[in-house]
Amino acid sequence: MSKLASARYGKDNVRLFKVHRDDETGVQTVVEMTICCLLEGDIDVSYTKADNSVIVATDSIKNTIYILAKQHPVTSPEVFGSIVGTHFIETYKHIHVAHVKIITHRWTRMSIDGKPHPHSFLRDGEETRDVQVDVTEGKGIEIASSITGLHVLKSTGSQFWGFIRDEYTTLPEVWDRILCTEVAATWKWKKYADLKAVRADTVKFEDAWSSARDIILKHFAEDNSASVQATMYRMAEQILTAVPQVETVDFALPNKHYFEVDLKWHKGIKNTGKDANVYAPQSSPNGLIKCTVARSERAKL
Ligand code: AZA
Repeated sequence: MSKLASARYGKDNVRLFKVHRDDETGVQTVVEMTICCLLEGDIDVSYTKADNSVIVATDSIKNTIYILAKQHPVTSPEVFGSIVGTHFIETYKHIHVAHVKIITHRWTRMSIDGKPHPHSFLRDGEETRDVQVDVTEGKGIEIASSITGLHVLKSTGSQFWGFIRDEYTTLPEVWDRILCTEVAATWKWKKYADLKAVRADTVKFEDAWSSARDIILKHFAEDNSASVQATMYRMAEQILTAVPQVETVDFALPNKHYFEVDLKWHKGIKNTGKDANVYAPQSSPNGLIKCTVARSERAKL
């Protein structure tokens, strides 16, 4: 015998682009998103009894996202995700949870002859702003906001020494190395009672995203890093301080290695230690360092 242990379904990779046109100034603003919306509820019979009467077709889910995008602002993504999720649990009695993930892609306004261009944009990197919004009937709205794909590198100001040395160790200690990573940072908000409470924090979502990004870049640049672990912990601490409504901060940082290339086999060329300036970036393997930082009990009081 078998039973359905859990189920959710919906539309993934819904591509959405919205233009805001300010007719007075002629300035246009654009937002491009990729959305996943999955529903949970009394939908078991659609799996176990081939009964489709409980299914909101995934095509209708996609249509709904476009209609809601027409009717409401799509920024902040935290608010738009809550609008989409709340719509599904309020419209269909048998749908109890909506999981909405929104990836916002970068379109940065072009600067032409030193002036911001009114309607031209460039994709300046793979970085995205992501939100995961989980709306549960009668239990409120959980929101996690993220920055992912933010590639950063520093050519000095990073060390790694004092780690365990035993019969498995070949890595030399270093007091100056290249540090490169692709930042994935997530900050989880205190639970919201409903859409109204989420809407009231619209400005906070925007401020938190720019504060977190600034903190990450500034700390990465200015810290004389003892390790990826120590650097990420300090970043997370600063985000918790900057955004009081945030309960936890997660980081996942790959350590993308840049190895020195020993060239002494060619006419004795010196390219190691202090003489190194030609390196081989490694595509794999990479370190992967993760943490979740929460407020200590005392800080919560
Ligand atoms: N943390 C680092 O910052 N660098 C490393 C590690 C580590 O855990 N292991 N090798 N290199």
